Amino acid sequence: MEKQIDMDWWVSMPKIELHAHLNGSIRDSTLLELSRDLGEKGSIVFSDVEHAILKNDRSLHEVFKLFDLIHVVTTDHKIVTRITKEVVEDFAAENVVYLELRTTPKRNDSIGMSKRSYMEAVVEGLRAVNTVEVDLGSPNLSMESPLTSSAISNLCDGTARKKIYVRLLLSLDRRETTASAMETVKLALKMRHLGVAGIDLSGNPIVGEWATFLPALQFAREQGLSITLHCGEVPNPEEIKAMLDFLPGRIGHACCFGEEEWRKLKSCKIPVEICLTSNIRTETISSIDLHHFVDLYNAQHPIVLCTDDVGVFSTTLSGEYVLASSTFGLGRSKMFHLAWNAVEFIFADDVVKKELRQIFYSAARKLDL
Ligand code: 6MZ
Repeated sequence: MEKQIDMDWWVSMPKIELHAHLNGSIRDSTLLELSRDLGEKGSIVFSDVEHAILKNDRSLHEVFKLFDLIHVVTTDHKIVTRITKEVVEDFAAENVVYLELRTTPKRNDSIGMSKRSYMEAVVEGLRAVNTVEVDLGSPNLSMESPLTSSAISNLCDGTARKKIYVRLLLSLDRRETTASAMETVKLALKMRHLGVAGIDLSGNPIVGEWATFLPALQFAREQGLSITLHCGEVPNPEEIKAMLDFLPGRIGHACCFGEEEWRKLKSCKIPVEICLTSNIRTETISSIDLHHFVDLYNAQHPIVLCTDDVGVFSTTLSGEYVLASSTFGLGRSKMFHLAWNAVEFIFADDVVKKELRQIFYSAARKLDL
């Protein structure tokens, strides 16, 4: 009972999610249902997929094999729309007030899918959300109708329709070519008015070379897109150095850093997206009490707790806060302020930041923090 009450508190706390991959965040029930359908059509062997989905411990290598499987099941316009809607509704249900959702635009000629039509299906999913109001950052909307303080307090006490700010990051997969990466960046630029805020570099970290993506990332930055990089998921000092030299807006993971890399990261103050459960499940960090969260937190380095892949790693953002709190002995107030501080690292404009600060301010008073 006590545990249940505690969980309710963590769920009720407003939170910011900055590192969530769409196809890693699908509900198990949806993935099983979609796989069963494909199994009945004979396109896949359902029991193989079921086994892979329900397996709990996966090496990093197995995780990327699972993503290939998930992509077979989900790469269809209608399904992309459905999973986007569900993923946003699930984050909103646990009081994520600002979500940066990332996904890799995919081309599949056999079903007439282009990177653009894939992304249009994602945006349709955002529009289909009906449990909560979705703010996609149309400049007119956010400039002309800022939230009044009573609307913000309503948001926090649940009397108004809830609202979630959603921004999209387009991911470059490390298997892609320079030309393909450039195509994604150009697509991102065309979709800025639909909530696209930046570019992410992700995918299997043992595949591909930094130099392949550098031209597209440089172009993205010149054009005003924000950039986050998966950095140091495996030991690769040369690549880590090159990535830090690039000065991205944020990095994800930072698991396999040596002393020199920590020094550099801290002096550049690049915010780190921390995904505790993901790092433990994939064994990129050997034990939770050895996680670099502690060192970065104590050094007051900018960090934000994130989920990575709620579906694949069976976690939630509230669960990540509970895990950090219990493992590192940080109380509710400290964790609340950690979430609040994440406002400073989002890839949206100052109007959104201001509104989010007010949401946290109201919630702090309500929660007596
Ligand atoms: C690196 C990851 C990842 O883009 O199809 N992805 N890349 N490290 C991780 N940590 C475990 N988790 C997910 O979502 C799935 C894709 O996100 C990237 C991989 O490229 C994966 O194929 P989307 O929506």
